[in-house]
Amino acid sequence: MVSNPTSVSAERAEFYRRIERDHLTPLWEVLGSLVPKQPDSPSLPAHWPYSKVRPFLMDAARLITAREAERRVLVLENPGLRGSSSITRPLYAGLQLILPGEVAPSHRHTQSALRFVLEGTGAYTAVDGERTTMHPGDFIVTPSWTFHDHGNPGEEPVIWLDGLDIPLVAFFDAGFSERYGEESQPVTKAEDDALARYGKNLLPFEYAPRSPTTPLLSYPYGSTREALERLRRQGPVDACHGVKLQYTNPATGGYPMPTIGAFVQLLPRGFRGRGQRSTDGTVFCVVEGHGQSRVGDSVFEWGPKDVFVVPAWCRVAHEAGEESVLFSFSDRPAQKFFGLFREEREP
Ligand code: 1HN
Repeated sequence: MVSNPTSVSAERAEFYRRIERDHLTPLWEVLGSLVPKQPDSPSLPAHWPYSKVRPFLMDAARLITAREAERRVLVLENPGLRGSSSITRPLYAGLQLILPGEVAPSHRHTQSALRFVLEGTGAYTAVDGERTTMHPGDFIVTPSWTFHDHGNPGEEPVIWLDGLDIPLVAFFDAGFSERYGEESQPVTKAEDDALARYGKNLLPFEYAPRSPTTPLLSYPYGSTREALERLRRQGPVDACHGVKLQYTNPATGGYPMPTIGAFVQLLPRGFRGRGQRSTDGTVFCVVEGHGQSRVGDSVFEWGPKDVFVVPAWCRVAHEAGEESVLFSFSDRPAQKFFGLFREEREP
């Protein structure tokens, strides 16, 4: 007996309703979207010009103190992921402002964080008893489950980009957090203690890492910039990425955090990069210079302190009218750990 298509679909619909009560669902209705032929991210290319966001941060400072907010941050929410506090599906980003005299109270969480300093000097971040003074261009790490607080004893507002693995940790339902009890943790170490111990191509004698996160708290911009400048002169310059370096955990040679990788690249004056794509959706922050990036069908004309995001498996090509430096971060270490990472370069 051959049934007609209408009665087949009616019978199937009735069947789906019947099994739904028992928390069952037919795979064949969703198989295609469960295993797409290639990544099909709901996240979109997006650009946050600093000139647009900075005034909103200053408005926020009139409405709430850092203490009251706990962290005075405007979340950079991907327009394709509204309501999720995500900039890519696995990662979170925000811009944080701390005014002179303010303190952002001490807490810890299992989410790992990075800071990339955009504006101002004189604020510090404290991690495990050590304070690190922030300068523009510094890359700063807050390892999972370490108490951290920020303060600004200086004279200028200080603004930085935060990157955290919040959505990734939420996906695993593995998040914990707690307050320290006092606003600021006691200072038990000299400033730059970690830099002296781990940041000079040396390690403490017989050092064995006890955590998968870098023991360095800060990667100051001065030495990063110097390396980029030398390599620009010495070449070769990659056709897609310019002169691109990754921040490392000096104790392992690996990424600074198990979930987040961070990178910095110099695009020489007049650089016209080839297109490339990778499975790690990536957040870019302009450190120096002006240029433009084609991200999918969008073109972002960027300048210093702008942030833009390239979704997973979305083509990106950078151009720079003047010598430019881009900082970026992504979930690349996590993807590599799970054997998922792929990339593709245009010839
Ligand atoms: C956090 O602890 C910081 O320590 C910034 O500066 C942003 C977003 C969500 C949860 C914790 C910080 C955060 C955060």
